[in-house]
Amino acid sequence: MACARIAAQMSTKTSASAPAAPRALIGELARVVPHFNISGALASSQLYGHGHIHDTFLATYDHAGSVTRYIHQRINRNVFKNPPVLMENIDRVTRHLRAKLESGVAEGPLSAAEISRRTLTIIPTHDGAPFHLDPSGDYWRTYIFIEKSSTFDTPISPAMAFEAARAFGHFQTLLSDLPAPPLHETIPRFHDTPSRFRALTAAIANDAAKRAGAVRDEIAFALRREPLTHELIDGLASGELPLRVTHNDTKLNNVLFDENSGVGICVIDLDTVMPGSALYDFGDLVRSAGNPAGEDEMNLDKVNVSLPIFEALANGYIEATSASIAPAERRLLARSAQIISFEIGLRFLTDHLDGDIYFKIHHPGHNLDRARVMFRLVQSMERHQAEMQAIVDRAG
Ligand code: ADP
Ligand code: GN1
Ligand code: MG
Repeated sequence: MACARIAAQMSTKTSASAPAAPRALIGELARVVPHFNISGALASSQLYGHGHIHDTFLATYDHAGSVTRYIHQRINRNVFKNPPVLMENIDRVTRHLRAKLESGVAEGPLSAAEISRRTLTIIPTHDGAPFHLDPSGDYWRTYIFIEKSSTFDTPISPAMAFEAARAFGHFQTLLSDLPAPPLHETIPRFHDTPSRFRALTAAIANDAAKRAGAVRDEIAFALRREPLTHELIDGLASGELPLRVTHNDTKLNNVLFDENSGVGICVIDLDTVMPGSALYDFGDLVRSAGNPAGEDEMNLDKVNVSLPIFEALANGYIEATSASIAPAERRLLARSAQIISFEIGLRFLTDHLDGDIYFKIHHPGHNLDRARVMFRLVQSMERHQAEMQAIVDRAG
């Protein structure tokens, strides 16, 4: 494993810089944190990370001279309609992972401190609840901040891509025996690509932000590819593809890499862990990590699928799921990358037409820019489909 090489390159990390939090937001945070079971006094806090959904804060606490850090998040309730059941899922998932880590079956023997770097740990409120509901109706949660780790928006090497895929594949393998009942569906039809396509056609018809006229090319690109939307959902419906417990949001920056070794130590952002297809996870990882230019690239000529990165992703994922991956899943790995890249492109374009109501944006037209990147990536994958398939066929 080329982790040493990743570690040597870690100084080029790009993520988790800290924009100053508006004073009002920090004030809200300060009112909320006394409800959590944390020793010490809040010393400082900042907005943290590059997520598109929640308000994420890194907070430092001072307890008799020793310093501890936590992640606090205000859950996006426009996106997640039922935070208590969402937190019930995360509680179950993290307990299951922790039990496997403690028993040694997940990673071999690990110290207690090391176990808390391999899975998210919820810090409950003083009442023992996994979240705090504030008077304005917002839900807040707290996790242990995993020290000496980094996130990346784009991979710096195939070795890092391999590590990310291995981490997500391992995560899925560890959850394969999660006891019943099934997890709650926190966002219904999350990866139902035909439903995402219908949402786009509805957004075009409504034209809520009066933007449809200016994005005719992107709309035409999407409409021409409607047949692509059915393949995974049909495979699940026919039983050809197994329903598993999957992560469903396998962006590269939802893996924490150890700063020293470069190992993908912890899968985070567990809000959408629920029943799904392994192909959602693999496809979404390729759409996020397979394009080294990243989701925000403005020069579309730089957007493409990197075949060395794709190969590393396929090898890492197949290695970590080798005990369970079905032939039908393996056959569709390359195809899933195209389908999920298209699906996320549909979602960005829909949100642009709806007036930017779902994803956080950082400049006007940001969702349109992201949609263009996704569609350019789809085109690149269309061109390289045969090579991607050949890579999967000889992988692992
Ligand atoms: P979003 O759903 O908005 O993407 P995430 O849960 O992914 O929110 O968190 C945003 C970012 O915060 C992550 O990409 C990561 O950089 C950082 N982060 C979140 N939780 C932790 C944690 N427990 N330890 C270290 N970093 C974290
Ligand atoms: C969101 O939460 P984050 O930033 O890891 C989104 C994903 C999209 C992704 C696109 C709950 O991921 O589905 O693929 O943005 N998460 C949710 O970058 O919608
Ligand atoms: Mg995230």
